[in-house]
Amino acid sequence: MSKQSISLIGVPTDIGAGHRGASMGPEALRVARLGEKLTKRGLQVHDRGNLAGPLNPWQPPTDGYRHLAEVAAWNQAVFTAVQTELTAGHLPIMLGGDHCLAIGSIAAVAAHCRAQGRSLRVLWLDAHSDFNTALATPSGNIHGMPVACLCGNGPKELVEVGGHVPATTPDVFRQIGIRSVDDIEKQLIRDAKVQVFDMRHIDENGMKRTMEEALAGIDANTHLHVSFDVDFLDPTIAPGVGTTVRGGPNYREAQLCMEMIADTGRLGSLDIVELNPAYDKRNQTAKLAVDLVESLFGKSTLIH
Ligand code: HAR
Ligand code: MN
Ligand code: MN
Ligand code: MN
Repeated sequence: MSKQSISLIGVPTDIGAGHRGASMGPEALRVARLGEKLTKRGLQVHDRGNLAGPLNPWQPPTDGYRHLAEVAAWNQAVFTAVQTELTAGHLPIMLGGDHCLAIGSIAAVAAHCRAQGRSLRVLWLDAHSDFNTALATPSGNIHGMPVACLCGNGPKELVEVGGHVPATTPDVFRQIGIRSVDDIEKQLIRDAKVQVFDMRHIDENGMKRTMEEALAGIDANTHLHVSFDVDFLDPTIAPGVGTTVRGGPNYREAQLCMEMIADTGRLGSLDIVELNPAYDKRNQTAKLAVDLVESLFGKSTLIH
C-alpha cells in the first residue's frame, strides 16, 4: 500500500474570534514540528503553506455578526483548498486559525462525501457548541456559529459557502467535551437534536464509554472528520487559547479520545483550531496539540 498523503493547510485568521492571536496558530504548530512528527509516523506530508485572506479589521458586530464579509472570504478560500486536496486523494489538515474556518472545511468534506456516496461523521471536540445565530450570540463572534451555519442556520454569505444548502445536517455531528453553551444556543441545540457528550456525560460515563457512543455506527464507508478546538482540553494543560473554560478533559482522557478515533481507521480530514500563541507559554499548547494529533494518526503506548 502506498503511503497516506497528508496536506497541511495554514489558515492564519482570528477574524471570527473575540481575542487576537489565533492567526499565529499555523506557525506555532509548524514550530512544534507537526509535519516532521507525521512524517516519522510513515505518512507523506505536504505543507501547502498558508492561505491568504483579509486582515482583521477589528470592528464591532453589525446586525449580530463581526467581520461577516471577511469570514466569508476566508471560508471560500478554505473550501476551495480542501476540495482540491480531497479530490487529489490527500487527507487535509487545517492549521488554524479560529474555528470559523470549519464552515469552509466541513462544507468541502460534506460535498466530497455526497459526490463519493460516502457517509459523513463529524467529531466536534470543543468546550463550546458553536451553534449560535445572530439572535442567540452574546458576542457576534462567528467562531461561535460554524455548526449552525453548516446546518443552514446563518447568514447567506456563510450558509452558501459550498454552494449546497444546507452544507450538512445536525445528525452527522457528535460534540464531545462541551461545557459552555449560551442560553438560547442550548435551546437551538436541543431543537436540532445535535448529539452532545458534555463534560457531565464524560464525568459520569468515562471517556471510553463516551467515545464508544460517539463512534457508534461508523463503518467502512464513513468519512470521519475531526474538528479539534484546542479549548476542548483542560486549561491547566492547554492555556494557549483565547476562550479557556475550566473542567475539560485531562491529558490521559484526551489521549484516549484520540487513540480511539485512530482505532477506527476512518479519519479523513482534520481541523486544529483556536490555538492562540499570544496566550501560550513556551509553545506548550502547540506541542500538546501535536502530541495528541500524533495519537490521532496512530501513535500508541500500547504494549499488547
Ligand atoms: N458561545 C460564545 C459566543 O458565541 C463563545 C464562543 C467561543 N467559541 C470558541 N470556539 N472559542 O468554540 O460568543
Ligand atoms: Mn501528493
Ligand atoms: Mn469551537
Ligand atoms: Mn471552543
